Amino acid sequence: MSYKKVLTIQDISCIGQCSLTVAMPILSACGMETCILPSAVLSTHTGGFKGYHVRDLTDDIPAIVNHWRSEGIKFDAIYTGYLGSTKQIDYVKDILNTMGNESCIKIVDPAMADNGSLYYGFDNEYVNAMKVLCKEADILLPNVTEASFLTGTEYRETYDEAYVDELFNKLAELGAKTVVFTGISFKEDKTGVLIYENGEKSYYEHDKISKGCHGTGDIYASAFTGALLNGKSIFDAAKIAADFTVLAIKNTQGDPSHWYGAKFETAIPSLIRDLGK
Ligand code: PXL
Repeated sequence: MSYKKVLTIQDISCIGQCSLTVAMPILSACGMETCILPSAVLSTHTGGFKGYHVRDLTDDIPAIVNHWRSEGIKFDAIYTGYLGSTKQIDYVKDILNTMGNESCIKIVDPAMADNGSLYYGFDNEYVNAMKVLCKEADILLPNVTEASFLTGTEYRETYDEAYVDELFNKLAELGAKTVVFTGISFKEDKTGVLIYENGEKSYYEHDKISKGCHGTGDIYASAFTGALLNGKSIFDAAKIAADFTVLAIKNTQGDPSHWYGAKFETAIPSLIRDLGK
């Protein structure tokens, strides 16, 4: 039985079903030992709540990682999400380079933007810092907005495959290897994931349910990582994660009081079935 030790680096948003409160249960459900490096603690995520409290943990990172080093701890995979500051991105680059074991898989979700805009509090300096992580990643998981910011390409709401090819080619120039684009929509009622891997391209199309639901990128990236570490191919992991995310959104629709996240917990049994567990 494969039992992998994963490190995930992202914030704790106490309320809002995103980042670590999503990654931990999903990776654990996928059968992974889930280790965390919290980048910051926020009372809520930044997408719609007002007056949230933030404790940035950048300055705690070196001491935490040095302790792990002194204990000889290494990881089978490192998956990064929302990071709190440009300085933190520097630390994360070093962690990606030094804390994995020989076959460590490095997955970077450049969680910083959606629907054409950067998340609250991020600027060009942050985007430039994030570019550095594209190079370190074995697998990069951007949406179109993130890819357009990372590559300095005009954001488009509607586009064709040539536009996504252009985004991929520019990401490859930045050093990205395998890229799994999420939320790639060529038809009004459909969306999907477009995968560029070893010069091959594949697409998995699925229902488009709503324009956007907070935290779904994190749900997707966590399930993708969990499925991949269960031995699934990149395409199958991308498909399993997409089906899981769609079900989580479907199970949230119709409850307007739940505007801040998706009820991913209700879809976990289906994820486990899809993994063949
Ligand atoms: O990846 C989404 C996310 C994670 N963490 C925080 C956020 C967001 C999106 O807004 O604000 C703190």
